Amino acid sequence: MKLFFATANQNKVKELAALISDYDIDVVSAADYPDFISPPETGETFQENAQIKAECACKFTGLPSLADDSGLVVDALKGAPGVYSARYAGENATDEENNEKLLAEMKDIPEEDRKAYFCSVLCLALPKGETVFSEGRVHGMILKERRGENGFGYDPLFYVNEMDKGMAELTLAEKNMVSHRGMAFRQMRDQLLRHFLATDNG
Ligand code: ITT
Repeated sequence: MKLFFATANQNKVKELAALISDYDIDVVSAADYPDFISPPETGETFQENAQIKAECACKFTGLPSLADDSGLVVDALKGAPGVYSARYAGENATDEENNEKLLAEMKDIPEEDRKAYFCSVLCLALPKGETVFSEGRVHGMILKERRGENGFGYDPLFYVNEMDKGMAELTLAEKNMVSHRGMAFRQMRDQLLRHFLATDNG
């Protein structure tokens, strides 16, 4: 039984692989399909982009395919960077460049107005054409300087209310317990398992 993780982001692969490791599901990723090219993310919402990625991957591999579209939503920036999180500082921007831009945009924003959340929408596309969606959010604040060494993306600048720590100060297991992606995965889990119990897709 195989599930394709439709993401080119190795950090997402790591987090999802840990979340799914308790279940009897074989995961394959982009490394197993070197000819697979991610489609352009032309949607205006996390949901649209997750669906574009999952359906394209499912068509290519013939396998049930799970895609994540995610990002950081900052109140004071009217929801930016949102669906443009990966390319906030420009096409092919590094995490470092995106974080620098975020710090610059938030330079004059006072403590009480630095609220933000991470959002993850997962889409599972099944070979028969069905799609299943789930969404998770984690609330916090944008820090004034980087904290912690773990995680990826905007983690060093995100303070997690629930943990009273920076996201990049959490271990992978702790992050999965509270993160947007962990929450979206747990919401999807039962439907995912139902599909894998019901089908032997080789
Ligand atoms: P795929 O589309 O191949 O999955 P991607 O990194 O381009 O990889 P997205 O388009 O969903 O994925 O962009 C997500 C961006 O949002 C990501 O590059 C980070 O900048 C940010 N992000 C999402 N989840 C995050 C997390 O858990 N921690 C920190 N930043 C995150």
